[in-house]
Amino acid sequence: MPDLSALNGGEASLASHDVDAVFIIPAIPSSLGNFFIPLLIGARDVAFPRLNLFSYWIFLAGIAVTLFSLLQPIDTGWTFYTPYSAQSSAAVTTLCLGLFLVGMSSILTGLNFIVTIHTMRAPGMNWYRMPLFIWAMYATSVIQVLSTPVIGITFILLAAERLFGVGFFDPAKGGDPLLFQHFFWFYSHPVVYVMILPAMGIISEVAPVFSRKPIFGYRAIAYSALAIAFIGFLVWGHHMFVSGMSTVAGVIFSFLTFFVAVPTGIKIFNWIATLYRGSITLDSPMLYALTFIFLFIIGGLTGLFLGSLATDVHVHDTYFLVAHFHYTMMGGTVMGLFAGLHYWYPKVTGRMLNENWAKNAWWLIVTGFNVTFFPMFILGMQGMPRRYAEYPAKYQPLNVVATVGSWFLAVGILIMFANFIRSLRNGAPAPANPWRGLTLEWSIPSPPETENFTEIPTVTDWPYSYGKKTRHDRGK
Ligand SMILES: [Cu+2]
Repeated sequence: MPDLSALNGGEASLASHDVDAVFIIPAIPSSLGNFFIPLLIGARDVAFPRLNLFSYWIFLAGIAVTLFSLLQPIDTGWTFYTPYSAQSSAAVTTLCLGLFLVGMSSILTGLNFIVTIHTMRAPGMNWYRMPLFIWAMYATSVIQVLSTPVIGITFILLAAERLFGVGFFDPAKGGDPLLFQHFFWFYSHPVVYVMILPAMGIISEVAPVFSRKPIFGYRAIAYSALAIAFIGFLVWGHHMFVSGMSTVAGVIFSFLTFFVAVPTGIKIFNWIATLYRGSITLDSPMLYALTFIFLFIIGGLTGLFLGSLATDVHVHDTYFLVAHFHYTMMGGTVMGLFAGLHYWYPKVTGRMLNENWAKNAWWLIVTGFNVTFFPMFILGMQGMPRRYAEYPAKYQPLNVVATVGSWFLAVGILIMFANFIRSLRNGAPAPANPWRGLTLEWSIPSPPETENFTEIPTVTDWPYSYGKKTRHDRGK
């Protein structure tokens, strides 16, 4: 999907940047990544456990500083564009420091994962025997390591301009305000793939297990993760179509943006081909995986309207964008997280979830989500801008529908979490391999021992050989 993120602004409030930085970006890497990368590659831990702990503590410190900065009013919006942010409320400097620390944590995690995947794989696990979640986390980590320093340095430049009057971005001091936008989006576009690629990795694990079929197009899915990471670095200008950037640059960024749709489409095609004629069981992880595919297709296709220079100018900064962003980030990343949480819960806790509760929560979440966010596509096409506290009465009915939908969504999420907590004590004991998966984490008891594997396994097979042998099994 060409434009996952927002145009010239992203979300409606400052708070959304913090949601990105402290929830959606680390949601899957920090939790399921840290727990399952070693398990899926047959290792006892990540390569640098102490660095891992360090990154956890600076993450907490970064959150503390960020929350502290919010005690003072900040009126820059979440993108804090210059030159205004170079002069506005003092809290901006504190916020820069907080997000700098969170970014540092993200870089260290990415670095750790890259080294782990390169050096800690069990004997026999060559690159083409790696589970696709590992490929996805690898591509994610590369983006984290290459793009996050850019935003970190940008925060330092902004703080230096505010504290010492150095003229980087303020035209009055000889700076260039557009430069800030370029730096900002050079990070903030690739980072949407830090948010979505891990979720795509989870879908690639869940789809074959619950279809009882080998994953279709293994290498295409693996390479497309790397392709998304690479192309993601070339398209940041699609956030700046109306910034005053030259039309030629706009046309080029629009053109390049469409290329992201190719590897993304490849993934979606391969997941659907994996499902085709499979023996599908609709357990809760699979329900969320199917929801991901369905919602993400809507999110991706609506991104085409935003990535296209011609149509974007019409829907720019409207609710169309808000809807698109939530279909990709909540319909995509969060549904992928939910799929992963339901899939791996038995492995982490040693208990099974209550499937009835899980399914009831799923109905509420998927219904509530669509009732909340689909009307926003229509509102946006009708011209309703975002970030306005009041709007003309003609937009009222669909806004009421969206509000009611959000109540269903919230109740569904509460039931889901209640199930997580309740099953810790009341859930049936989980066997080692409740879903009959073939990746390595299912070969050891639930929950795993502290050291994961008493004996490091030797890998002789590709992890997706359901039913029939494929060319991958011969092991290259
Ligand atoms: Cu973007």
